[in-house]
Amino acid sequence: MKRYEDIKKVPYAGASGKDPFTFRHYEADTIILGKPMREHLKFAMSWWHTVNAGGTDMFGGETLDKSFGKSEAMAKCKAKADFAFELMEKLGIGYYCFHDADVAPEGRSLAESTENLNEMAEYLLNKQKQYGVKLLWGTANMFSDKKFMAGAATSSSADVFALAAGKVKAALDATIRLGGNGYVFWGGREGYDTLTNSDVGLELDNLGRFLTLARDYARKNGFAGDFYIEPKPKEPTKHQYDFDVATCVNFLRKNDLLQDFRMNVEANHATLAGHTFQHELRMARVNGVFGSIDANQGDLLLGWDTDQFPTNVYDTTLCMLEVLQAGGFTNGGLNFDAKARRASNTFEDILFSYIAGMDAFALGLKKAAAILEDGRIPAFVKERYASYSEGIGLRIVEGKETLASLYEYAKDKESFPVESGRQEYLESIFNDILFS
Ligand code: XLS
Ligand code: NI
Ligand code: NI
Repeated sequence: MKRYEDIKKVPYAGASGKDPFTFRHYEADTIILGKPMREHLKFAMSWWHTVNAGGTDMFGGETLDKSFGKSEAMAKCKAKADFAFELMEKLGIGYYCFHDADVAPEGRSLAESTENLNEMAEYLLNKQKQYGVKLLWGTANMFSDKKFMAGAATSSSADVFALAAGKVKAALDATIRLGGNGYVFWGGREGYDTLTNSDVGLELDNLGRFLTLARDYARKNGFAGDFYIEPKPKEPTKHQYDFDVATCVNFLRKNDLLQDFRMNVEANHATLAGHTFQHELRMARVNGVFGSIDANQGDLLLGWDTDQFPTNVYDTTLCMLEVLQAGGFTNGGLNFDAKARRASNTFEDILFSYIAGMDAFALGLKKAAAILEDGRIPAFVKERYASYSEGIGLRIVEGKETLASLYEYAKDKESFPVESGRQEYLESIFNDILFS
C-alpha cells in the first residue's frame, strides 16, 4: 500500500474506484442543484483532533506520535501547522477550525500565551495565503486548564471569569486577524456537577454577560462573521447549560443575543441530548439560527462523545436535507470534529478517515438533492398542511381568528377529518432513493 508521503492529492475516482486514496463520491466541482459540491459542503479540518490528538484515552497514552520530530514547543506548533496545511491540500479541504491552545503553546501567564498565539497567528496567516485556505471559526479552550475546573464564564470565581474574558479577547483578535468567518462558544465546563453547590441563576446571568461582552468587543473590532453556540447536554459536567438547540435559543432570546448568535450543531452532541442530528438541525432551521455543523457521529450504545468520523449515509442525507432546506451554509460549514480511532494509528488512517467522512457527506448531498428533485416527500408534506393555506386555516395563520370565533366555527361541526401521515410509505420512498 502507498504511504502518506506518497499521496500529493486525493483524486476523485468515481463510485467504482478501488484505490483507497481516492474519493468515490466527492468531486469538488460537480454541480448539484446549481452549486458546486465544494460550496454546498464547505469541509473544514479540526485542528485538535487532526493535528494534535494522538489516540490518548483515559486508559493509555498516544498510539500515534504527532510531534513531527520537534521537541521545543513553538517549533512543534509550526511543524504541526506545516502538516495541517499540507494535509488540507492533499484532501482539497478549504477551511479549518482551532482553539487558541491547539495552535500555540500556553505560557505561564495570559500575556505570555497571547504573545505565543499572536506569533502563531502570523504564521497561520502566511500559510492561509500560500494555500488559499480560510479559517471557518476560531475558539478559546476554557476547559483543559485546571483554573477552569468549576467553569469559565460560569465559574464561582470572578477572577476566573476575568481570565476567561481575557482569553476570549485574544482568541477573537486572532480570529479577526485570520479573517475567520465565525467564532464558537462550546461551553466546556459551563454547567454543574451538583445543584447543591451551584448558584444557577447567577451562573446563567454571568454567561449572558460574558457573551454580550464578547459580542460587543468583536463587533467594535470589525468582526462581521457569526457567533455560534455549540449545544451539548453533558460531558464533562453532569449538566451543561447549552443542553440542546431549543435551550440555547431560549437563552439567547432572554439575553438579547439572537441577532448575533447561531448554532454550531454537532451530531454526537445531539444524540447525547436524546435527539437525532436531524432534530437539532431542524430546530436550528425553524428558529432561524442554523449556522454551522460539527460533523461526526457517536455510538448509540455508548454514552459519551466518541467523535467518530461520520460514515452513516442515512444520517448525512437527513443532515444535508436540512442544510439544503435552510438555504445552505453562509458563514458556516462542515467541520470534522472527529478523530480516527485509537487503533487506527497511522497517518494513512487520517487520510482514510477524512475520505470516508467527505464521501459520506458527498453521497448524502447527492441523495438529499435527489429527494428534493423527486419531489414526492416535500409535496406530501405541503399537501398535509394544505388546510392552512385557505379558509379557516389561512385566517388562523394570519391572526384573524379569536378563541371565541373558533368556538363558533367548530361548535356544530360533526366531522373533523385528519388525513393519514403515511410514514411508512414515505420511508420507503427514502429507501428507494437511497439504495437504488
Ligand atoms: C467538545 C466539542 C468541542 C468544540 C469546540 O465536545 O465538540 O470540540 O467543538 O470547542
Ligand atoms: Ni464540537
Ligand atoms: Ni463534541
